[in-house]
Amino acid sequence: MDRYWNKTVETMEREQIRALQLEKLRATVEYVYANVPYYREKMQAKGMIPGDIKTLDNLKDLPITTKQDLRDTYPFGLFAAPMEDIVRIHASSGTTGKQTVVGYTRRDIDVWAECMARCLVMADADKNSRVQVSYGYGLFTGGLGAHYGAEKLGAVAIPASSGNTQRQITMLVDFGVTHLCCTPSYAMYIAESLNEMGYTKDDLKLKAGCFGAEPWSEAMRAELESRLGIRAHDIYGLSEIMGPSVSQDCRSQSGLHIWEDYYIPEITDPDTNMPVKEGEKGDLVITTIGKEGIPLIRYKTRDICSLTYEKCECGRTHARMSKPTGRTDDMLIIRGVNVFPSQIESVLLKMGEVQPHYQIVVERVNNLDTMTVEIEVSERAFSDHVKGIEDFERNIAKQMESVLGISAKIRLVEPKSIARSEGKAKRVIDKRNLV
Ligand code: DLL
Repeated sequence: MDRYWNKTVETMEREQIRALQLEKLRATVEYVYANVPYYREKMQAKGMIPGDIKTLDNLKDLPITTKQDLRDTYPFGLFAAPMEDIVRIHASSGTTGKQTVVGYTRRDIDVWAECMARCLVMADADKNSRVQVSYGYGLFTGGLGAHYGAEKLGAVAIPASSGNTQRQITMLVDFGVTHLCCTPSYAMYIAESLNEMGYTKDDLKLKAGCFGAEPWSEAMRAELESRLGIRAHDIYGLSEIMGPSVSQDCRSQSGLHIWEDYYIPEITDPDTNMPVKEGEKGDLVITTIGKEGIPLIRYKTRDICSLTYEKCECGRTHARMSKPTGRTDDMLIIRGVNVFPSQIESVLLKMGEVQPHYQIVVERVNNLDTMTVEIEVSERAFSDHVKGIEDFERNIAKQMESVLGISAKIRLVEPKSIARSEGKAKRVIDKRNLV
């Protein structure tokens, strides 16, 4: 029998979940209509008023929200709560440089911690657990999101943040850490470094990991479980909706339970935004119900997965999404950081002397993602810079890192050496085998 953090809610009958969702959806629509002019105008353009939401089926009539909408209203235009009630801000990469900013009220932080606590208990944590949080702390939601959940649970939260891997391992061993939260690729790096430092998994007290923020394969799960002697859970989330803990898989590892008392999921056709048949794959669209800072209606995540409402052997009744396998846009996730090719392009266009012909090569070397940007330089620059080419590359790399937030290797190549395409340019060559 599984343990739960909030048994009443986690095991609610479907009819009860639906009734709760309808009630909270109606309240959310009324709330955004009253407080977010952007939504009010979008609804008015569709000839809708909040009272039109009579059943859950009416969800599909509501307007879709995209990352572009967040960009158009940057930074705070979609906030529904007054700034005096916002207690925290997080942000993640936007498509062309500007960040996507989200705000949380005190209650939002509490709801987030509640959902994260449910995920940790699903990974068999309790108040005696020691949770090392090796997601980055900062504007990224990973670190603080997991941290507040661990504290809410009453476990020991260890705010390791990412990086300094040897110290991470020393803490894992010396502090008797039972749960590790980080990206799956970082967990793999930790596992390798552990052996290099002369330890084995028997030196650890680790029981489980909550790994996410990037897509990872079942093969990688098996590898992590055997190398670290743990159960590896897949945790999903996005800053626009909340952060980590929108969903996570249970011990049966057969899909990620979405906390349906706070999020209504739909799977839609990426082109029409209309719901597809149950079980079919499509674009995951999420409506937040019960969020105050920045409630989002039908947010198009662009993550591809399917949904099932079948009973799960763990006893939880909340819908399960399949492991997200890819995206319907060109966003790359490199070492847990979201990167859009258009951000790279905007840096290049500002540099001069380089051509807008470039290619991004992503590889996984020793379980860590590397990104190389190959850029054509102009004929003149190529001959002028032959000697100073390395300085020029370094300069571009510096600009790139300040915009992307992660380092990229820059390789300047001769004019006309990158293959031209007759249709869409193939900007990204992703050599990682993620699924
Ligand atoms: O990555 C939040 C998070 C932190 C989730 C820690 C899990 C653990 P963003 O930076 O806004 O937020 O990126 C969100 O990352 O739309 C997916 O494309 C991808 N993603 C997140 N979790 C998973 C996962 C955080 N488990 C974007 N599997 C999402 C696949 C994931 N992709």
